[in-house]
Amino acid sequence: MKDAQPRLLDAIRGPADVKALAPADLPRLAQEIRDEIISVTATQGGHVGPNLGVVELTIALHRVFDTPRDSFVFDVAHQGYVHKLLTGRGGDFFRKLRRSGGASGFLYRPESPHDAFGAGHAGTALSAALGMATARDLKGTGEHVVAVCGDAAFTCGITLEALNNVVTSTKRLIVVLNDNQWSIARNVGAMAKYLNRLSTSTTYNRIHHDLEKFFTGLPHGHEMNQLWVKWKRETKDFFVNSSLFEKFGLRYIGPIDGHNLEELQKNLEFAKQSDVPVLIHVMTMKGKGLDAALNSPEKFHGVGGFDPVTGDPVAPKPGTPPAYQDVFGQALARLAKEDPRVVGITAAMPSGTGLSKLAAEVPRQFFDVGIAEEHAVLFAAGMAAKGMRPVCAIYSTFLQRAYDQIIHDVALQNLPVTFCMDRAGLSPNDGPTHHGLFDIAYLRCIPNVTLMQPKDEDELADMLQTAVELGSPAFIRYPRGPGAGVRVKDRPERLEVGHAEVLREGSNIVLWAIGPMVRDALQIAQRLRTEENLSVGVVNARFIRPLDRTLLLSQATVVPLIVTMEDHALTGGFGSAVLEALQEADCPACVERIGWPDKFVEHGSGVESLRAAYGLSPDDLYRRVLERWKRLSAERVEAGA
Ligand SMILES: Cc1ncc(C[n+]2csc(CCOP(=O)(O)OP(=O)(O)O)c2C)c(N)n1
Repeated sequence: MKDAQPRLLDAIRGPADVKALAPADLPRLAQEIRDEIISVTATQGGHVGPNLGVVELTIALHRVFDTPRDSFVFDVAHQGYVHKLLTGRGGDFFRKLRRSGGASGFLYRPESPHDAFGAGHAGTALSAALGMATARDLKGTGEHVVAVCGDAAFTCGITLEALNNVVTSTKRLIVVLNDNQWSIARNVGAMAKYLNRLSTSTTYNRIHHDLEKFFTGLPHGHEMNQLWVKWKRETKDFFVNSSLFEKFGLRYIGPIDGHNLEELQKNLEFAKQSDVPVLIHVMTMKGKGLDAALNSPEKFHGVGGFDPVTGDPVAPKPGTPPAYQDVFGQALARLAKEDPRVVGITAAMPSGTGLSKLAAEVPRQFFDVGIAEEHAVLFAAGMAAKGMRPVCAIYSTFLQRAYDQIIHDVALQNLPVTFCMDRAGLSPNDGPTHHGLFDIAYLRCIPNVTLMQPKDEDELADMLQTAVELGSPAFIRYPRGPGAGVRVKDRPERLEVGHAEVLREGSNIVLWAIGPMVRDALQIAQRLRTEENLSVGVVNARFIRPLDRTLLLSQATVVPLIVTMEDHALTGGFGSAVLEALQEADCPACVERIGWPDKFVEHGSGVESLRAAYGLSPDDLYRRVLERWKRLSAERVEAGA
């Protein structure tokens, strides 16, 4: 039997090896990369569609440029798998993609000198690349800076702000617009329509098609081909009104076929020589190489795991409760049907937030504004000012971008906007760019704000009802993934704002917990009772702001130890709120705070493994509480209390 051919990919240690390959070998390399991405994401999950779409583009970039001397800045950086595979991060490291000890799902500076700039949030590439290009000009070094932006990046305010500054900042910048017509869902808005027109202009394309045939049919094929490429570039404006990008001072090249390696390399080489900023409009197919992904780009934007042959998603374990986002989506759709003032707003995440249910059932009351969190919040504020009850569904991490709008436009004017912050807590496989560990800290200092977190999905529905009826800014944070598995009432109830729920009485210790930590608290309390005969109470705080100070003080004055538990950074978090409340009341209670430390939490295989890595496993928590209790008891004995 003949030995299987060794893979070209296995011999790629860095960009020099990519350059050394003969052009005829590149399609095989591209196929091997696709196979590797499909096989790894099928088990590890990840951004399969976006990466399958940029295989040729990334190979061409590495053939033409020289990283790490030249810098590639990928927008979102979720499409960087190919770049990783070509820059010495293949093999087992890539096979542990998004797991503890494996490759990050995004570009990450500590991971490789080839990662010029890290990301995870959208719309940052053009600004960052412009900054790098300007620094290069100031320093007088000659390297190239290439920003690779998806079409949806151009729905982001920051991208447009950067675009407005290109011409005044540098003469040398290369922007690759990777246009696959999809954000996660279909790209939205006027820019998406514009790009579509640009790429499908029939006059232009027909003339070009005819001329291409003519030129390439002539003798001296290579020279004629060069002439054809030049002609194409130079005449674009004549047939399609000068592109928007040219109005911003960038030379526009395209649209070009993003899966044609030769065409890509030729145009990148041309851009490299340009003495003005250049934008190359590259058309790619999201999911190319996997039929299921090509047919369902939204589903295959980011996946948990799937059958690499059929594309069928890995079924959740039987009995897995519905995800928080789905319970939220259902509750919102119902509210919107009952109350025409209720509208749902998403910034390009209809499925991730659960809002697709509203889009399907009450489309008039659904708005997808693109990757534009600032606008989403201001748009909601405007609607609220006209008597509507908007609900903004934005992940905790992405809401960071709209901080000024939250303060200046919503809270200061005390407008009734509800914010539903999914992915509060850990987003384990995605890592530090996606963990929702800061929202309590950035929200609880703002006047007029009500901030809550449900212990389960039924309480989430109650909180949504409460928030929409409140008449002032309300924020609900809840975690990624399945709910606690409780029954959701047929009709949600309005909660009493600022009232916590006592789940268990205790006279030695009281555990004040929020969200999923309530379940941990109940287990710890039970274990301390069984193993140490301690009387431990549990409070589901429900409201972080306003905090139930009455209950807290009534307990803190009689119970020796209060422990706070949160799925948030300790700095400025829920425990800090408890400390402040006690200090303001001159209550000298002993408080132990449990939460995430003052560092960026890495990506990891799951919530459990990350909790264990950071000393927050259920056993660690149990030990922490018990040790604190023992220390306190010893101190009290010493003090004669
Ligand atoms: C600020 C922010 N909001 C939302 C997201 C979620 N998100 C990740 S990728 C993506 C779509 C990106 O589309 P595009 O830039 O066109 O790249 P493609 O995936 O199509 O290659 C979105 C909305 C994000 N990463 N950052």
